[in-house]
Amino acid sequence: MSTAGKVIKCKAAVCLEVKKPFSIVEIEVAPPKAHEVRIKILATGICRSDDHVVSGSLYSPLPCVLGHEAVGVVESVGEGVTSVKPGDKVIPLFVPQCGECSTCLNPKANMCSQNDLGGASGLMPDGTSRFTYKGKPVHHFASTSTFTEYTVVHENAVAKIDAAAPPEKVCLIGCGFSTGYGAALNTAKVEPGSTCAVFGLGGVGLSVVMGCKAAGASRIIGVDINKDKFAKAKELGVTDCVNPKDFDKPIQDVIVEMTKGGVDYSFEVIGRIDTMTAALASCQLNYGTSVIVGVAPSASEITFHPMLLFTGRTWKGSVFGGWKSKEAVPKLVSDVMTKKITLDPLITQTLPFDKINEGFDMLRSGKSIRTVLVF
Ligand code: PAD
Ligand code: ZN
Ligand code: ZN
Repeated sequence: MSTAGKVIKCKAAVCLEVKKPFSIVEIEVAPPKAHEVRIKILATGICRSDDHVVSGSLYSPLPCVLGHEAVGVVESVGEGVTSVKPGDKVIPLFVPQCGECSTCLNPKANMCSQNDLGGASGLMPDGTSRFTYKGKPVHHFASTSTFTEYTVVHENAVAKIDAAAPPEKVCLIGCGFSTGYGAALNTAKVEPGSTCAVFGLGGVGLSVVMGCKAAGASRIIGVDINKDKFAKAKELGVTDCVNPKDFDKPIQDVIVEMTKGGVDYSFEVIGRIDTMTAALASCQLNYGTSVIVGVAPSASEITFHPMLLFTGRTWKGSVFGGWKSKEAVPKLVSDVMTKKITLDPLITQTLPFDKINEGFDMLRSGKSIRTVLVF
């Protein structure tokens, strides 16, 4: 019996309060309105950005269905949807691509005006929610909300992918891999022979390493306070691993010494303001470029010495690796299918969806890179 046009009752992991485990409960998911798509989720990764909301560091209205790195199948579509149809395999997009706003029309930009990141309304573009729990609305997250058996997204926030792609792997194209890889290739534009430093060797940081390596970097310095991250980092292309805890001086001084003046490109992939300024100070003063990938706490502000920029460094940020999401995601999935990209080293656990709290505990204790939840 078709579920199209009907409310679906299904299981979801709802974040009811900060600093509490997810509650696995039954929610109602309304049918998609015009230009919206309802998706049955097949697999979803756990990203630190989800945990930033749970920890209270990143503001997003609660109660909320988090999750933004997933693969699903289109269950039904609202009126006027043309780019996907029921049965299509898709990836929800936490940075939409409407194709019409000034960002979408600019070849250099990817932060489509339809995004719900900075303002974080936690609602569909029409200002309402498609989720209810115990008769009350539950918020969406980052245009996606994938910690649920069914979600609804706007047509601008979903890309059709190869039907043969394995969901429990290519879900990483929805955030972690593409974010890191694109930060190196699109935002920094790392050149062959250059030196790089990557602060934070989690799922996103290791994807930056893969991007630096693909771009032909000759030296990649990996920085992490968890030495257990170093073996995999070396496997993926890191040439020198440094643990700030092993030194009495600031890590930027160590990197400047190691490279006789600083790296060409540095990346902050942790989400802390002290490591953001340390990464900036680690790059070469005339032409070094530092890229902020980590999501800093909503309430934080940075102070830094202006001389760091006056002397010639460039400081940039990168959201979803600078990719124009709807057009890039299917291509990145094709690159996985042709083995140009391999995601396997990033996936350390695959767990049933019900074990979501266990998956988050492993991220917090530093034991996992990416955990993928399957439905
Ligand atoms: P993760 O927790 O798997 O990795 C972070 C790594 O940083 C871990 O290996 C930690 O041990 C390490 N670390 C923590 N503190 C320090 C420190 N003081 N010095 C050195 N290393 C440290 O997270 P992730 O890889 O999923 O995400 C990394 C960040 O990127 C996080 O802030 C997340 O919110 C952000 C992100 N940004 C985007 C984007 O579009 N810009 C997308 C996805 C994730
Ligand atoms: Zn993410
Ligand atoms: Zn747009």
